Amino acid sequence: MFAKRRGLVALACLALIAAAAPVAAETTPVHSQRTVYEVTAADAVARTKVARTGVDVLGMDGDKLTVIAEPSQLRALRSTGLAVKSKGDADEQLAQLGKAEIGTLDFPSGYTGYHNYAETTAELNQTVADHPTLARLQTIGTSYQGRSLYALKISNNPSADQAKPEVLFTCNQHAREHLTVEMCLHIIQRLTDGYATNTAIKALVDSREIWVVPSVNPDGAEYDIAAGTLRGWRKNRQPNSTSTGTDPNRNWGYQWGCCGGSSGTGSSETYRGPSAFSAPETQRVRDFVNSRVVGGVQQIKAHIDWHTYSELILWPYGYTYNDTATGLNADQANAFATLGRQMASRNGYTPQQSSDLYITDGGINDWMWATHKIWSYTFEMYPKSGTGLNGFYPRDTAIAAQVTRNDTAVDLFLGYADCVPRVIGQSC
Ligand code: NO5
Ligand code: ZN
Repeated sequence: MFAKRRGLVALACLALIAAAAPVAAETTPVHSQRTVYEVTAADAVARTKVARTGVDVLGMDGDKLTVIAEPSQLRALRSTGLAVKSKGDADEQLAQLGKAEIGTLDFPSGYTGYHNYAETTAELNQTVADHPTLARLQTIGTSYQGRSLYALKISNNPSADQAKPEVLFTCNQHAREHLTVEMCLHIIQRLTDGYATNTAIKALVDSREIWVVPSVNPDGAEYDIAAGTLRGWRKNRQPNSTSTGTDPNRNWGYQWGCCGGSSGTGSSETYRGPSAFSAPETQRVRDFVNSRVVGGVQQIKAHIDWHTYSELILWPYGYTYNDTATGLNADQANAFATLGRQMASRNGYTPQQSSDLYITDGGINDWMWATHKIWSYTFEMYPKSGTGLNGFYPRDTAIAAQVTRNDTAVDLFLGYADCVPRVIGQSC
């Protein structure tokens, strides 16, 4: 049951208040001038060079990277020696995507099918009300601004800790990647609504304990829509010494800040924070995952972290170009790649090691694998390419097809989750 309810009366009142007293601080642009560029970067070394200039890398398609640069970053971008082509003003593009009433804290028209935080909370509660024997809702702590971070557990006896392999899905580390919230909600909906009638779903749910965290970064996601326009915000909303926001996916504690795959500058879109797990949101998910070590054994065996966009399936490590490294041997790399490719053949994404895109350090997959030996993937969802920030904002009419597209890949993943090495003929 995923019907959406809206407080139209409340919204109308808010709009009136907003008309009388505009919320200046929330509508002031946070970036001086953002321009979209297409950069020709044919390999991971070239793409890493681009990422290291500090520009905001939005997506990759073939040998083209779409990035946003501020005027002060243009010199560095050009000094890479790569072909750089302007694609127009980023904020003008955003403004064209639509506008809701100022101060409505909601998506503009064309996007209202997306769930904002209140709607996500309502859906999670509704799921538990509809399926009390299949779903249990838990709070794993709060965000920087105090929003609950939810983990919904799906199993055939959700209030008991059974001796079954556990699986984790996380969504929305990056604020503007709203389609990922829909992906997590769709996984929840399909596994719970489908249990009674679909024998394949029943078999998966009966043999696993499945955790879904629909929004790791609710503060950022709400901020992204709070002005009634879409802002293209990526990070969380925690102040830092010069600016606002830590990139959650550079804040994880394995090889944090090691390798030029993140930034130490507070205003950067890939700011790693002052220390590993400085962001409350990554801390809370870390503590939750650590809490699943029972009797010395990590119960969570496999994990997908959902992002947008570029239609990729990525696996560790992100911090090094090497296929094998400390804690990741050739068999394990082979298992990661084999399952990654099999899932990609089901959803049409491109499978590759994370660092084949560009080097990242402090990413979630590296920590999950290195610390807990959790088979941890990143899925970069639709679209394959964008002409700027609009890649993060497909109309809500695209949601159904793009989440459903991943069903068979998710089923394959759940099927192997008890023992991923089985995919290369090994036992666990
Ligand atoms: C991700 C992946 C490379 C893990 C990241 O565009 S994204 O920010 N969603 N890409 O850089 O953290
Ligand atoms: Zn992302």
